[in-house]
Amino acid sequence: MKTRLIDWPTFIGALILLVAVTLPLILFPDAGKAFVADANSFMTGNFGVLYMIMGFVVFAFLLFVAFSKNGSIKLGDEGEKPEFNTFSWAAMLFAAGIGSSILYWAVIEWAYYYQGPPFGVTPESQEAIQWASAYGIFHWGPIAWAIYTLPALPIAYFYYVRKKPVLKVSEAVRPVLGNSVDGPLGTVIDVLFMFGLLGGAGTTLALGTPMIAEGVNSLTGIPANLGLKAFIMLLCTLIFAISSYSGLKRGIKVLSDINLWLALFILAFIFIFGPTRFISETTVNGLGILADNFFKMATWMEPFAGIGPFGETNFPESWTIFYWAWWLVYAPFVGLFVARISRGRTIRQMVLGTMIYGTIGCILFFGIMGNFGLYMQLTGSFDVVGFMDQNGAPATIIAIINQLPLAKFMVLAFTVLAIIFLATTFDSSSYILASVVQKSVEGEPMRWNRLFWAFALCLMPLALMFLGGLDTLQTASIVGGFPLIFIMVLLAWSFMRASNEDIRASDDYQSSTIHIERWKKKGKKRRRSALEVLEEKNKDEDDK
Ligand code: NM2
Repeated sequence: MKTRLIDWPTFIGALILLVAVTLPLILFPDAGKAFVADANSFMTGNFGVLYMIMGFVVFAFLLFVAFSKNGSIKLGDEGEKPEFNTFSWAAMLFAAGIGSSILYWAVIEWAYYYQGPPFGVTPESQEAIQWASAYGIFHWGPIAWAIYTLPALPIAYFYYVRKKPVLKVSEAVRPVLGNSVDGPLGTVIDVLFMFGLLGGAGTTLALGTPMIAEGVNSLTGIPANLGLKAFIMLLCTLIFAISSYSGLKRGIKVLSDINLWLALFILAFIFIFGPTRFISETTVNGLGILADNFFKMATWMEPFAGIGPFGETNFPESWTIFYWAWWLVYAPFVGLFVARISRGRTIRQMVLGTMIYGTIGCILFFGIMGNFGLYMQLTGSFDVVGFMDQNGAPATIIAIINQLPLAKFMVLAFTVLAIIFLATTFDSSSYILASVVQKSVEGEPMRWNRLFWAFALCLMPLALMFLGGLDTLQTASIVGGFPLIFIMVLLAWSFMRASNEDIRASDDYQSSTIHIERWKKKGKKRRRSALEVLEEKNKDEDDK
């Protein structure tokens, strides 16, 4: 065990923060619950607007970057081709950013909006149905993916343009904070990032585990109690441990491949054997509603709620703010993966690709899985809302899948998919957590270090499941993610400063540190080469 390599202040700092937050919750659940509720309303009530602004500004900023000169910078050397073709790139991107939560929310999110719609709409009305079919896509759409992409900018830039591999958030803000990132400030930034990720992954695991437990219950009859959930969590850690033993590349690659095909199979199955026409029409319709109301949804804060005669729905706090916070805590981690796989692309391709392909993937899940459940609700063939009030969301999700033809088989496929998704979340999160606490990562972080963080990851979700309640879960992301809002500003600033410096240098001295690939230039090149082909052909014929 080479403990010299460990960056102990960061390691211990993150661990202490984690234990300090979770242990009291487990020891004093009642007081813990009250405290968590207070923390939640304090944060979302007072700082909710910051999350809304962050989401929108990040989205606008990325579009700006994509279409600016900085967006034309190539992540790599002149003439270099993208390392992965676009399909694998998009698939890997999706696998890195999305976990079991999409199975959870794609199936059931609409039911919450249907019962508690925004904008003062009457619950369960036709208007509520319209919003229910659009809001899920919004919360998993372009703004969300923009939040994911921002940290990838400085990380990819330093990795492939300045050729300084960084595996830490603190390194990525060096252009702004200077060498102070080598001191306590850098440690604080890394610990906050780790804490955020522990909260975000904790939310994922605490949502995914009960759902898997219900799947197991439906297949075997074993009661879905806390024991089964703890067992499932350990099982996923174990699958991860085995996959990690066979090395990151092979283990995670096999799992992500199975994941991709199984997910596509389930989606295709529901689409074909479910209400195909309703699914298609409602998805297209939902996209229209989203496009039409994008700005309204991105800024809906319910400011008059609770004042005078106006009632409060808490919709923005419970949903949009929660979601932005949750995407935020995952963002530096996903940014790292996105950066890693984007060699040979321009910044523009990376940014637009993430936002477009990521959103399309989520549309598929929400459009197909969500509208399948909505259809049953509306036709009365299965009262999803009634069932959910009685049995809770995880059981309802499995009950919806149970309505499909070949029900048992589909529940099995769905549960296995959720387990693999969860195992890959353990795998990739622990990989990043372990990298951050190592001074140097040659090849891969040390195995014991990775296993340590995989087990540490179980702590928060165990506490959360113990306390129960969706509010408690949402709080973990929101509280954990708050400091990251400011780190996002630093990341954006760092990228702009570094890339502007390099652009200026290349303009002034014709230095070749960066390679700029403009839209037009690329087009011209292609035309020229077609001409060349023609000329060559003529020449060949002349020669004959
Ligand atoms: N996000 C995409 O479990 C997961 O899907 C991980 C969750 C941030 C809502 C990511």
